Amino acid sequence: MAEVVGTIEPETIPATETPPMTDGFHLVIDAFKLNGIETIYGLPGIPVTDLARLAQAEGMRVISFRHEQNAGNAAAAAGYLTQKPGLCLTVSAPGFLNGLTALANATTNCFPMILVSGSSEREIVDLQQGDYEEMDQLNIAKPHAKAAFRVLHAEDIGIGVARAIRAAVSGRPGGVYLDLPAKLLAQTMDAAAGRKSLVRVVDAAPRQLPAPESVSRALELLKRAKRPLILLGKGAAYAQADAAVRELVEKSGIPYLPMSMAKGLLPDNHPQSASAARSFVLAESDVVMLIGARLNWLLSHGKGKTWGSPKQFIQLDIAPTEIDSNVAIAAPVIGDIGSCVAALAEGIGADFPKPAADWLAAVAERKNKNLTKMAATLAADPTPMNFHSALSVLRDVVKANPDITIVNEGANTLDYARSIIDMYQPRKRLDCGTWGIMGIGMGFAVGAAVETGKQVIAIEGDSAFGFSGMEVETICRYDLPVCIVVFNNNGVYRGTDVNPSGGKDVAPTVFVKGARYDKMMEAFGGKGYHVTTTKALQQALDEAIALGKPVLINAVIDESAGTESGRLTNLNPQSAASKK
Ligand code: ADP
Ligand code: TPW
Repeated sequence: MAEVVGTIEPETIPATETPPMTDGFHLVIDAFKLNGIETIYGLPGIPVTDLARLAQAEGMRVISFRHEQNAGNAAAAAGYLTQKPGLCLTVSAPGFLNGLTALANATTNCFPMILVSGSSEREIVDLQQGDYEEMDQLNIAKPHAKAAFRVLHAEDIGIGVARAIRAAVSGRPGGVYLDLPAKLLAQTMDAAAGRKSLVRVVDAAPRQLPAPESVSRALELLKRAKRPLILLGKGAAYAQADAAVRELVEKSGIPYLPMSMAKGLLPDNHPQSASAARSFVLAESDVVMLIGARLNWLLSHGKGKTWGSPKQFIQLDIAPTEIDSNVAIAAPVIGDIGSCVAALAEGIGADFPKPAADWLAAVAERKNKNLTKMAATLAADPTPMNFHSALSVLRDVVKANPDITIVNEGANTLDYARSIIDMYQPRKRLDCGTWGIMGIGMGFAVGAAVETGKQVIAIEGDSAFGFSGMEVETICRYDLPVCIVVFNNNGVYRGTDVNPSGGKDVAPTVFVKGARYDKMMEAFGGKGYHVTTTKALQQALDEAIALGKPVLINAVIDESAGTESGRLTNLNPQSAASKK
């Protein structure tokens, strides 16, 4: 049989008597490389072990995880940060299912990623004859992905990969499933024909210009607004139209609120930021311009008490079907964020009315009042530490090191960190996102560290950390600049619940008291710290940043400090029912 070779560099093909051949393994790798995708996040095993090996041999970076969900989350973070689909590679059925949560989460959050899974043979799967790791993966993936494809013939690999890339990043980004049966990977074909079959995707996420009449309608509405407000979402952060967004906000003079992952798109200390007056501006504004943010549960669906007085909405989004999903949108502007904000900014000339002075004064007054109150809370330094005192240390660290990426999950740990830690640069905050999912921590941290090459700090509730904690080994193995701070309050939300039956088992929300998560990091050669004071926390963080290596800080937090579900108490069925 002829030697099997790659397809990208023809000059490296040795002269042989039979025509050089290639195979599915090479074609898959070459197809991704041809499109600038150079990193695989995954977990090897039948039938993809050799795919991972060959990818590494061919110069791709292969980051191997301990659980597929974390590999998938790393790929999703990579997609969000780079606008190129992050690639996750898993084995069949169970590996695929482990990765599926990350794929669904990416789709929900509009992050581009591709989950590539090996699969069993179609003939056996479809007749349900009981193959090794048998599962109809394509159909299971479909409802959880933006698109799902299967490739059966080696000559279609180029097209399959091209379709997956385009589906992931064009329009509203999302997760794509690509099913590669074991037999496909081993298929051989003529190397020259294989090379020709590959596709370099041109303009994968084309600009989409808004209709001029949509822009005029939105500008008219803004002009008439008495109390305008801008809401920046993670779609705006994803779009990497940072300068254009800033220009629109500053030209308009309108107060703005960043959603969690849009923090830092404009620095949180920007004079127009109304974050410290969030409830006030949501309730009091009359015209709200959403830029890459959805009116989902995170914004109380655009109605109810949170929103107070009647609103008119302008919504900038790439997905036309998002419009009117929760409440009527008076002025939709459909297109990519960069084009939409540029078109609006162009329409705001010197004669465009500035927001009324009394509105700006009211926002400023509320902001100052709340900031003064918060400063007093943050100044307290109780023993043991509470969320506020520990987070005030992290706040100063981020202020001094604004290019650190913060990964954040938990309940109280998430809610307080979001409001206490100011962000100064775009796309430096990754968190539980649209689902409020626990378990993104270590995957996002690895993805961010690999993609940015810079320091990451993962601020983790002790429960949240547990979902992906085994990846500390991965972080050590690749020697990544990741510092994990576990906010250890002995349980889910807090550690003080008791078993109501008086039985021997602890309450369902309580963990082993005084656990030493720092020792998990030490087990794999990283550095562990156990801290009980803000001073020690500060020192440990300074050392971690100077070191730029794997560190875990076990930060002991008052076990009675948290509230049930953080700030989501109202979503608990019991408390919601008791309010009715
Ligand atoms: P947040 O959680 O920050 O409020 P969401 O995830 O709810 O943000 O909303 C993001 C929105 O941004 C989605 O409706 C998505 O369609 C949109 N979006 C994503 N990327 C772009 C882009 N490049 N241009 C325009 N809209 C985008
Ligand atoms: C996949 C439910 C929401 S928040 C949370 C859980 C289990 C943990 C809160 O405790 P933690 O934080 O992390 O110690 P803190 O600061 O309040 O002490 N499973 C998934 N996702 C979610 N959201 C849950 C369960 C949940």
